[in-house]
Amino acid sequence: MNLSIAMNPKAARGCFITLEGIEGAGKSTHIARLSALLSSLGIAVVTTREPGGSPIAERIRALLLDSVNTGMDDTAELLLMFAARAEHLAKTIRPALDSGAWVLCDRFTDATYAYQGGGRGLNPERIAVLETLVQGDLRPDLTLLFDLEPELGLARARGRGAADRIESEALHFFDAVRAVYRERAYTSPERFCLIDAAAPLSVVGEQAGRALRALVETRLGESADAFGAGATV
Ligand code: Z5A
Repeated sequence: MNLSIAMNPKAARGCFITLEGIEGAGKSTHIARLSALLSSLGIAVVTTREPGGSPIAERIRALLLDSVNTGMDDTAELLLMFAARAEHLAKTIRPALDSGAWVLCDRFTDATYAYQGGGRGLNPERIAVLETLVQGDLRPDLTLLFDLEPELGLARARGRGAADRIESEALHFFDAVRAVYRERAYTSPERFCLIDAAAPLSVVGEQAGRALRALVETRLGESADAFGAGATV
């Protein structure tokens, strides 16, 4: 297959891949490896994150995560997440996809359903209204859900230092977050790949890499191995 044809901006929109899971699940660790895998296959890739991913969205992120902002109203938090997302989509995600690049995004709207819906208890129907308003019909092509017990994830994340505003929530908050993530994966199996994030790093990397290769094969019409046999994650 001629990849220069597949990646021609006029020929194909890029794929949109999101990584989700509670803190310490390994998203940041694996996004770098998955990006390297796509690059090794000759695919242009943009890695980004939420909240954030564009200059204004990063400023909103700082507001959202600053532990000084205790007592933020839940609806204000929800709207700030979507305000950041609107900027991120306009400045980073849509331009990249339109150019034919593949986008790897550390968290997206499933995180809103999980944290603001599950954790804060906001009505998912209201989240769905904002999702449509901000995204139109754009949804991820593939979502890798790094799933593990919150006790283990938080122990990993907190090993790094002071917790931010959301990381400081109690364990039951993260149990609710995880439950919503898992429910979403079970109800949309065609989009989600559930990954056992409690496994050793190399095993988690293999699971994520396999899911990504399957998408590459589907999108580009032949085995990724045919043009990237040496690539590993
Ligand atoms: N948020 C929200 O509420 N609503 C929304 O709509 C969105 C976000 C989009 C962003 O935090 C916060 O915003 C997040 C949700 C909320 N809040 N919380 N809490 P962030 O971007 O700063 O942090 P994060 O996304 O939670 O990332 P994280 O804590 O860094 O987790 P991670 O990226 O999944 O983990 P990691 O950094 O790759 O790994 C953590 C450590 O564990 C590291 O030392 C690794 O080497 C180690 N690790 C990872 N995997 C393994 C395995 N398999 N074995 C052993 N050790 C491992």
